[in-house]
Parts: sequence; C-alpha cells; structure tokens
Amino acid sequence: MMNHPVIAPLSETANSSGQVLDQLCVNALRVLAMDAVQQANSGHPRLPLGAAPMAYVLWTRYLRHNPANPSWPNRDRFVLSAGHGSMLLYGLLYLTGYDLSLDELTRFRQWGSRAPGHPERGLTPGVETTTGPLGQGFANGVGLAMAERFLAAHFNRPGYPLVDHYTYGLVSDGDLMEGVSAEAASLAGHLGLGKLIYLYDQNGISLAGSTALTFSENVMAHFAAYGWQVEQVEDGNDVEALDAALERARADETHPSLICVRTHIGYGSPHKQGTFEAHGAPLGEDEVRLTKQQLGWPETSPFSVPDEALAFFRQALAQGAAQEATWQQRLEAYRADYPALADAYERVLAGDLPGGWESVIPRFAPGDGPMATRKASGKVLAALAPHLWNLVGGSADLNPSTNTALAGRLSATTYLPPFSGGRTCYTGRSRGSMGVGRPECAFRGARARNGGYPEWAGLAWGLDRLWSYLPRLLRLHASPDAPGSAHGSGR
Ligand SMILES: Cc1ncc(C[n+]2csc(CCOP(=O)(O)OP(=O)(O)O)c2C)c(N)n1
Repeated sequence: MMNHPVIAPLSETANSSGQVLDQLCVNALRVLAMDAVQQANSGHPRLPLGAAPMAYVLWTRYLRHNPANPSWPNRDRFVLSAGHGSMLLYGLLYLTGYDLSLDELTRFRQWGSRAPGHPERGLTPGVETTTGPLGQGFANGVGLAMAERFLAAHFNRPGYPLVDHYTYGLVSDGDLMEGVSAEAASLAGHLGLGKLIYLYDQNGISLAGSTALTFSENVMAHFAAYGWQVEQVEDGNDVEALDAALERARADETHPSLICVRTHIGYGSPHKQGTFEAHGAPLGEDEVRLTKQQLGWPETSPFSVPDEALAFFRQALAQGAAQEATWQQRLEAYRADYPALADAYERVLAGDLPGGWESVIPRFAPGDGPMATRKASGKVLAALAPHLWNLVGGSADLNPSTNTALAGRLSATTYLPPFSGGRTCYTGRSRGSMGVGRPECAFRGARARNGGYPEWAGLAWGLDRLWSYLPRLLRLHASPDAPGSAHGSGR
C-alpha cells in the first residue's frame, strides 16, 4: 500500500471529494489489471480499463455481499460473463477483502495461482461461476436468477424475505453475439426475472476487429422485444449515470434489465484505446506507463493501491458482515415461526436429500418386457417427484413425448410467474440455455434435470466442460440410462 494523497482527477467535472475518490477507486481497478497482465505477460487488460467504472458502481453501491463469507446464501450474485476480463473480477475481490491476496494477483495466470486466466468457481473465493466460453456466463446468470425465484417462492413468508437476492452480470459484445445468450435472454424475459440485471460493456470491439464487421443488431430493441427493461448509458465513465441506471433497473421487479453502457476498450491507453489489436496481450511497459500518466496515476511500483481507495473498497467487509447478521436474525425469527420450513431450507442448502429417496425408484427387470427409455424415465420421475420437492426442470418443448413433466401430486405446477413453487419448467426450444442455466439451479439448492434427444447433446457438449467444474450437480442430461434424461430409444 502507498500513502497516497488525492491524485489529479481525470475528469474536468470531478470537483468534489466524492468524485475524486470515485476516480481513484476506478483507476485502482484499472491499474491492478494492467499491472497483473503486464507481470504475467499474458491476459486481457483492456476490458477492465473500459468497464472499471460500471463494476465500481455496482460493487460499492449495490452489490450485497460479505467478502468474509462468500457462501452467505442470500448474497447477490455477480457473473463476469466476459471471463477473459478476469483481472477486473480479481481486482474487485482483492480490494473488497475476499480471501484473495495481492500476492495472488502478482501471480496472475501462473501455475497454482488462485487468479487463473479465466474465473473458476471453487478455486477463487467469490467467483460464482466458471466463465470463459462467451455467452455461457450470460445463461448461467439466468439459471441463478431462476433458482432464486424458485427458492423464494418455496420459502419466503410474509415479513420473511429469506431468499431475495439479485443476480448481476457483466456481458460483452462477444457474449451477446452467442446464440446461447439469445435463448437465455428470451427465456428470462418470458419468465419476467426482475432480479436479473446485466451491464453490457458496449465497446464496439471484439477479438478480430470492430463489431461494425459483424454485429449491427439493435441490441436495445432486441432485448426490449424479449421483454427486458433496457437502458442506455452514453458515457461509461459517468458514475452517476451508471448509478441512476442501476437504480431504475432494480426498481423494475418484473422485467430483467440490460444496461447498455458505451465504453472505450483500453480506456486511457494512448495507443491502444479503441483498437482490437493485441486483444489478449499486455499493453507493454511503455504503454502501461503512458496509460497511468493519462489516468493521472503517479509513478509508483506496480500493484500499488492508494490507502484511501483500499479503505473505501474494504468498507464492504463491515457492511457485508452487518447485512449478513441482519439476515441471520431474520432466519432465526423465521425458524421460530416456521421450524419445519427453516429445517428444509438448511437441508436443501446443504445438499441433503431425504433419507431413503433411492428406495422409491422403480426397478425394471428384463422379464418385464421392452420399454422405451423415455417411458421408464417418466416412471422414475413420477416416483421421485413426491419425495424430492426441489427436483426442478423440464424439457425443450418435448413433454409429453419424453414424459418430463412431473407426474403425481405436484405435477400441475409450472415454473411461471407469479412464481408459487412450480417446478416443471418449459424451456421451449432453448436447448443450449436449458443446459447452461440448469447446473446453476443445482448448486443453488434446486435439483435440476432436463430431457431431450441424444442428438441434442451436441448442442450442449461445449457446456460439459463448464459443468465439470460445478459441484453438487445431478447430471441427468445426455446419459441414456439416467432418470430424467428421457433419451428416446423407441422413436
Ligand atoms: C464461445 C467462445 N468463442 C470464442 C472465444 C474467444 N474469445 C475470447 S474473447 C473474444 C471476443 C472478445 O470480444 P468482446 O466479447 O466484445 O470482449 P472485448 O473485446 O470487449 O474484451 C473471443 C472471440 C471465447 N472466449 N468463447
């Protein structure tokens, strides 16, 4: 840490001490990203340079989290869908006080470091989901928001909003070009997932050139048509405009929100700002020095963070502890009024299944005669449904062909707003998003499953890589003899 008096503000308008502190904190994020990528001689420094202000506003003004306890169940989720900009996330985690030291940042992208090239869930405290394949973080966030609505419907009671967190994400041009994002966005709009809010780093540059070469769709109109609330922030450095847009997004409880933020990739870099060249490369020693000058950053050793900036970010520790304590008190009061529900809530978070649940699974013997696997799957699901209330899922417009709607007492309920605990989810033809969104449900307490045809597994193969990182997942998809997969043998 350095003892750092207030530096010259970058913006002419930064005339109050609050604005100067904002600039200092935003630039601390930028500088950490530049220094880490430079030290590693590998990585993507330029997304963090452009997107730092939106991340700063979200993380210091809105995100409800406790860096000392990354598993607090009701924390807001943050998904960096553009995982190649990982240093932005690691900077936020370090600065707000997660168990990720500055030393780890100096070893960014090195063997054994907890700051790998792309964020990995389970490796780095505070990383909610593994990202890197563009578009998949987008869809994962939809899964997280779906899980939140499901658990809220099941557990919340008047005066006890036990489950009421937001899911935020940062998405890029590349993310929105991916088909899986379109599927997931359509589903999120249809379901009215009002607690899902994405910031779109709209810098008009992707890996191989300007988006003018490839991507001219009217994203705002597109998302409005999906049923999203859309906002445009013209200047990605305008923290107050970002703040106002987030406020409006949060106020809309029935539509997911996309905040399109115009930014400059590589902001502050005299020779690289706004260019696509050297996409995944360090800026170079000279350019880092020039960029720091441009940002008004003093010549200091790499990884220097001003005391004021660190202290400001670290307020998250006290705030987060207080927020979690308030929630714990709520949980205790809830336990007094609803002991059985409180018990069920804790069991589901722990991943417990009711004792003997396997015993209800029907057995099929060769002597029973031939049976289509989809039929057998339907019987298994029907048997499990009354015992596993949190078995959520469905098919991509295939039930009744694949028997994936839950039969039995609870079958009539559909996962649709206003959410009341329905667990048969109709994903339409959103096969990719069904695959990506589903595992997120799984580690959030809901047990997820989907049904499809084996050929469709190809639509989800890329996702398997991602799933392999995710714990506590009942992998029922693309496995011909697993309940819930409903792969057709008798078509
Ligand atoms: C599915 C997928 N295809 C390709 C890539 C390789 N890749 C990494 S970043 C990137 C594009 C970067 O453009 P954008 O998402 O707009 O990010 P920015 O240029 O703003 O950093 C690509 C194609 C990837 N990560 N995922």
